[in-house]
Amino acid sequence: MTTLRNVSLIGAPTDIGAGARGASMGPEALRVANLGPTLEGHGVSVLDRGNLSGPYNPWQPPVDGYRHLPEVAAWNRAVHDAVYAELKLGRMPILLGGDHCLGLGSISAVARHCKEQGKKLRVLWLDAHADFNTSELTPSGNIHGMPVACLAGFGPKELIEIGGFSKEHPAISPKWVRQIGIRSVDAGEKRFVHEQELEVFDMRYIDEMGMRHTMELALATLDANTHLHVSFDVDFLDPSIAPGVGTTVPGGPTYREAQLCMEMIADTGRLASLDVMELNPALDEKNRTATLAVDLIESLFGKSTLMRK
Ligand code: HAR
Ligand code: MN
Ligand code: MN
Ligand code: MN
Repeated sequence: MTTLRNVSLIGAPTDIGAGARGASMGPEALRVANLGPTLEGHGVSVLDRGNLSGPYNPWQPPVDGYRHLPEVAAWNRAVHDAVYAELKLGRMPILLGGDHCLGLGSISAVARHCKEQGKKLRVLWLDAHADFNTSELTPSGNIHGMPVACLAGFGPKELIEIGGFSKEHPAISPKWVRQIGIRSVDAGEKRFVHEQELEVFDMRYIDEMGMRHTMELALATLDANTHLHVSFDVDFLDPSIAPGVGTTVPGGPTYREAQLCMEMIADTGRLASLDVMELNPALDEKNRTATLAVDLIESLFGKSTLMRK
């Protein structure tokens, strides 16, 4: 196993890209659910870097297809810089969201690091949503529905240039991404996902083929030179077990399916950075969604039952 054993927790307390308020409380809820000590119980050395800061949420309507674009850009620049600094130190950053627009700052930093180190990048996007909207396609203007498109170079200059990238040389290629658990995609977004040939294992695929086969494919062709990034949107999970998110979609993975997903990622030994996004304590019940997220992250770091050593 080569999974990095030095972890840095980075809190990004904002809901700037979301359509509901409350993901700004996500980092603290994960700490209250004992994320740091739990990981230390698995032989991981954990440094909690505290929270980043950024503009407050002015709660304004969209302008030219984007809600809060300047504020989203500011938060993402802060996330980029913090994640990049940890990677430079040889540590594994875990970004505690915050809404999923911040996946842009996190993954742009990871992509920059991989480019500089000559590493291949694989991004696993665990989510109910494809997050592949653009300002023309979005039904809401909420930028948490756009980070994958922005990373692939389809988005406003302020966002796609974070990390030194550009429209011509974007942070990632859609080919590097595997999306898992998808079950809510807008009409225009769906066409764009197909056009860009994103590899999507939607819930229909998981229903028919099972989580095991899905993960075998999503994790195929990783090698010793691959940096594996997991962007875990907590709304990936079925809302019956994970109610504490702003955009619940029925029909997500069960507890056992989610465990298997995480355990198979752990088994690769390649996990090198992680986002835990969209947790919304204002909508949770006694922190149960945060507690579940910590349980699943524990599995990502190698917790397993008695059958395996
Ligand atoms: N597709 C919808 C939109 O763009 C909802 C996006 C919701 N996104 C998240 N993150 N919660 O995955 O408005
Ligand atoms: Mn998402
Ligand atoms: Mn989502
Ligand atoms: Mn577990």
